Amino acid sequence: MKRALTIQDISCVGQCSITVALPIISAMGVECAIIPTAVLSTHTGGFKGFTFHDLSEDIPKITSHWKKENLEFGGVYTGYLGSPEQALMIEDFINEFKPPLVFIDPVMGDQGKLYTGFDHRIVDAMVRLSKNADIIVPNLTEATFMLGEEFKKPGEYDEKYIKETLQKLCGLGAKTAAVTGVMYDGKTQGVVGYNSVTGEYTEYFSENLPLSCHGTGDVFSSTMFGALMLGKTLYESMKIAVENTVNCIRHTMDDKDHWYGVKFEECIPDLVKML
Ligand code: PXL
Repeated sequence: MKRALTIQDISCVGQCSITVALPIISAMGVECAIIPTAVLSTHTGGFKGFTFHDLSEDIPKITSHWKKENLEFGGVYTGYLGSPEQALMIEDFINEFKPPLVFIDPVMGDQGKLYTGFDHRIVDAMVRLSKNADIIVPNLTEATFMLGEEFKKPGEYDEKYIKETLQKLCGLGAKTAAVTGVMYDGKTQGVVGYNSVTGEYTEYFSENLPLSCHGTGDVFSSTMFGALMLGKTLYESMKIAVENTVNCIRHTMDDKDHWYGVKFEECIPDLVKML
């Protein structure tokens, strides 16, 4: 199997991005290279006064060295970007290296809002990046920003709305779109996907635990990407990713002091058993 690559930030503390993706993808038995997009002292979701160092300048230097070394990648997974301009650099990487799997998580917001420090330019960048994707995995906030639509909370949408949203997302250029954090009732939460090539919908729902945690999107995407790299189907990958995410929330729920991320480390043995 060819090595994987993930492109996202290093938040030094906070259990998100690369510090989640690398251990999860590695534990799944997939070699994983990284391009860090920025270095932050913590993530931006609740810590005050975090540092931020943009690594945009390094990206073309890293990839041109890799080209000289004839390095190849079986898949690329992108997450949080340090600047909107990085979308163009990633596009160049995709065109040059042609990884067989392009997995884009358009990380930019949650609960109807963009993350601190982002504006409409990151939305345009994620829309652009999605044109190159085999699969995009926005949450509902990111999906509505990408489509220029109003955010809807659980209870304000139905199955028909989710299916239309998925079709519109594929209209932006991605072959497959999967929306995360879908809740049709109070009891279950899950992911719904649409493959625009076959016209097939795929969904997987599990228990809806009464807590929304930082970093769960990164746990979900890392696990789903790892499973796809292992050759699992879309349904199998969605199932493993949802169940690992639910397990991580379950392991964190009772610890009120652990507000900044999920205890994904404790769940790695269960994840490996699911493969
Ligand atoms: O988990 C998404 C994420 C990634 N990286 C940084 C973040 C966040 C969410 O807040 O702040 C830096």
